Amino acid sequence: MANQTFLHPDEIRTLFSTAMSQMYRTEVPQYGTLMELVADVNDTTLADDSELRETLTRNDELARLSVERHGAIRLGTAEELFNIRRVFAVMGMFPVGYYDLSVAGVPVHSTAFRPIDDACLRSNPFRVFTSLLRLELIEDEALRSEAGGILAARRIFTSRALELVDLFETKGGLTPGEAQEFVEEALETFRWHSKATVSLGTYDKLHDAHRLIADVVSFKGPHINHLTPRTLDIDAVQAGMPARGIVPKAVIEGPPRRKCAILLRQTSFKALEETIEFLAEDNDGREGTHTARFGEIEQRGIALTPEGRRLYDTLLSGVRADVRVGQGGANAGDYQSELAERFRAFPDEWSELRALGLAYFRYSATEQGLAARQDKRLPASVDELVQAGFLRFDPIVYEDFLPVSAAGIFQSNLGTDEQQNYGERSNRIEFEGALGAPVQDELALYAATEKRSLDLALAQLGDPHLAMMAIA
Ligand code: OOG
Ligand code: NI
Repeated sequence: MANQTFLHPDEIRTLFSTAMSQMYRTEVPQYGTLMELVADVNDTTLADDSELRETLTRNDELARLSVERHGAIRLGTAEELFNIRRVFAVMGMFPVGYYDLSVAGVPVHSTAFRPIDDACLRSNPFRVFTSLLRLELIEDEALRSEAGGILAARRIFTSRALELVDLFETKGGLTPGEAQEFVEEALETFRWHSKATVSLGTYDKLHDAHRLIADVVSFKGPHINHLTPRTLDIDAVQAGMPARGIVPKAVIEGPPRRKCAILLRQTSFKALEETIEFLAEDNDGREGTHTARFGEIEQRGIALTPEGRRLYDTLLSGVRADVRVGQGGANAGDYQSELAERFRAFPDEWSELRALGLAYFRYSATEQGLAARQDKRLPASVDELVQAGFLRFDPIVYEDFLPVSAAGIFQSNLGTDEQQNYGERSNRIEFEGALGAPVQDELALYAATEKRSLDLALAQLGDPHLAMMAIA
């Protein structure tokens, strides 16, 4: 039997995210400008902050920084979601987390496809925020069934892409040649189409129901709507955008600027208005415009425990209840100062975050600890080991998204900076039914990563008693 070697999914993911980035750079030139700005800011930040450089190097985050990005797509049907899960699996990306965006008046629910294992994240943490349109939230019955009919008729994957997915599933991998072909075929799904599949009249009706519905229903496929590089200083990028001809949204989403970065801070620039050729129907084949594609940047901080997340959510919703950012960014200044003020209640020292159990850390044995092990001078508890300088702890980076922030990004690209808060209408069971698999719990993943690092460090420090304690 021929000895076939498969290309590792990590490599397929990198091929794909590189190809996608190249495609988006040609489609949306401002994305290229933003990439340059982010690279400049990251270089300056690293040059000025040797401690940050050391931490990032120790945790293998420096190498991944230049390839790190996320994108987003919006799908129309359960079948599309089912098949996109199979496509992403070829690239080692799996659904993590459930996000209900209907709370913010956006008729979608979402997950993020991303790598899960430590080594895969280190190699390339490419993520795609993937939303499914909730047609049931369209109130007009006739429009709902028209939209459903249009979506049912489209095919967003090339038949060759699906054949290669089948091949991957039956053989357990793809050869380098097949992988290359797969990347080219899969890319077709994410491409921009300047020709709509509907007439301008239909587009307008969909648009009136919700701009997002028009974006999903009127096109041949789920064009990638943004690609987001990771910056080490989002305030510097936000401030630097206008000088490069980019207009950012009014406020940075997420927590305020802090010494110890937590979770995720994001900002975006406004969607482009693009010319669209609509379908000729009763001679109304006219040109019009559509805004869908934008640019975004993010700064990632430490992953929070359920307790830390509760504190974050409480502080954030307090600010949002009291200071509403209005249309066009009114009140943005008040919002930002109030945010900074309230988040003083969130501890801003790594040691405190650890001691209070608010965040997840990666433990490692220090040189000093390994030396002490030889002399059998090791203390008995994790806290004592930390105190003695035998055990080091570094932040575990948050790899996921935030529903309130995501809603703000959606909103700003629907043409308004106005913040909205709605009641919950979540339907995770239905989402997972369409997906054909459960989504993984992101908090459980961070907890497991922390525990693995601690077990390993304790084993290295060579105390079986401590290793047992860590497992218990
Ligand atoms: C996705 C918006 C959410 C993020 O970074 O939170 C998102 C979309 O507009 O389709 O990408
Ligand atoms: Ni995004």
